[in-house]
Amino acid sequence: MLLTLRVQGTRYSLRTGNCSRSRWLASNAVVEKSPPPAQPQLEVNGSTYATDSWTNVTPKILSYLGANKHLQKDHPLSIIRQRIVNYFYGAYRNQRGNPLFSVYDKLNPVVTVQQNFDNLLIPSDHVSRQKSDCYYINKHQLLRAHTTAHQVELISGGLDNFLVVGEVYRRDEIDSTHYPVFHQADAVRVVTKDKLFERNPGLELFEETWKGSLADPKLILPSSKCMDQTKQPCHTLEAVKLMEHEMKHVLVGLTKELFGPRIKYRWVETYFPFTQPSWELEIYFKNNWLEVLGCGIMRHEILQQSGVHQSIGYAFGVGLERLAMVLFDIPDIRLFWSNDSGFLSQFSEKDLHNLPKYKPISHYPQCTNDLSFWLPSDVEVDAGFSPNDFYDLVRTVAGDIVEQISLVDKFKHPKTGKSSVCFRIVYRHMERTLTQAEVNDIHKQIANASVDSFNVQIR
Ligand code: FA5
Ligand code: MG
Repeated sequence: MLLTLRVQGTRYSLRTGNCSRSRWLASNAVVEKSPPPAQPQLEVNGSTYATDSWTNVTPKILSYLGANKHLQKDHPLSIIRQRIVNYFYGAYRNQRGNPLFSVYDKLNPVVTVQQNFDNLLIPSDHVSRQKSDCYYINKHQLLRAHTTAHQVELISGGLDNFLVVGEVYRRDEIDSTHYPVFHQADAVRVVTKDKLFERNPGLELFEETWKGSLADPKLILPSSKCMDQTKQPCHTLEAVKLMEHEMKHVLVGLTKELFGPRIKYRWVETYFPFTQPSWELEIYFKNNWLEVLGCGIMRHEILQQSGVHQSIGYAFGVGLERLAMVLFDIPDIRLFWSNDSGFLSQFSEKDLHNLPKYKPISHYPQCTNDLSFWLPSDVEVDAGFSPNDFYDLVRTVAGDIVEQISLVDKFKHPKTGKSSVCFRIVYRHMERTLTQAEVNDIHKQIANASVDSFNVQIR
């Protein structure tokens, strides 16, 4: 892969609001200042893209493209993918006994803003579109932030039962459960009235009042932010309830198949712009409730846009790392990127139902260093400076030896009005002991890169 990108710090984006858990709920605007100077082109996966003021992918992030951990033989993520796929092959079969679901696990992670957001009815001012949350190639293209981005193209192509598996990219904090690249499996199942009401042929999918307008293929339902957990206005309650029942039955089945029949779980109502009603499934693990998937009844506008007018569908998206960490007892999300044979040799696809627990390779000591700097005088914390920009810079300079970064202090000088921040960086190598000299050298490189990229002054 040829990378000719000059990494331009995204000082120009104004971050408003925190979106770690409720990223689908909040709705915040992005404010752009004057554009940076003209940028060169960028080659990704054999295609050339123009860059612009939205470009914020880093060479480090682009190096993950094509890694395909979910397809690497004996890799824990590949084992999880196979178990999910096998479960769906078994759960739905046609009259001849063949699997109903088809699987797409090699789709290009470079998608358009339309695919990732617009097609899924995500409002134009939604927080999940922000430059501080996604990796943009340019204003129109980005690395997919969820595998749901492929829904409309696949349904438009005539598919009604399918799974999409692949890696997704999100700018986020760094800790043992968060990494900027992780994997998802998404599924869609679309059924006709005859199929859904096989045993109750008198029932209807759509409310009487909507039938006239729904019959006109050119008439798309107006998009609205629907928080009503009962149903979408066009659907009948019986259609939604039956679909909900089938979806929850299948997803609980998947959970029990993965974690055993005694797993404790619960459904939590939630909001996604592309489903209504919507839920999250949580499992009880190590004394905590852990969210493993999001799901719901597909918004009818999405089916209409894809040329499907007389059916109803459900969709869900699940994180593979979350499942694998629980199943194999893997303590740190960075381990999925380890090429150490001590890690990889522990797992095998041969017996998918006799999964070993992860055995720590070794425990190397941590090394903690703080870095404090003054922001430029026209920039404030949370207004013109996004900690995610700093996290990306650290990842680019130091790579995976950074275990954790946290913002430990913010301070505004009463006289000069200048803002100062302090980040604590925890270094630890997964496979050996780091020397203090080595850590100091990398820490210095991070400080220098911060001065260059953000125009800050080290304290
Ligand atoms: C979504 O990404 C929706 N596209 C899911 C969906 C699809 C809902 C279709 C309805 C219909 P969310 O951001 O919550 O939702 O992520 C889905 C799953 O990905 C989570 O339940 C979790 O298992 C996993 N996940 C999310 N963020 C992370 C992260 N930072 N690290 C690891 N796994 C994550
Ligand atoms: Mg979620």
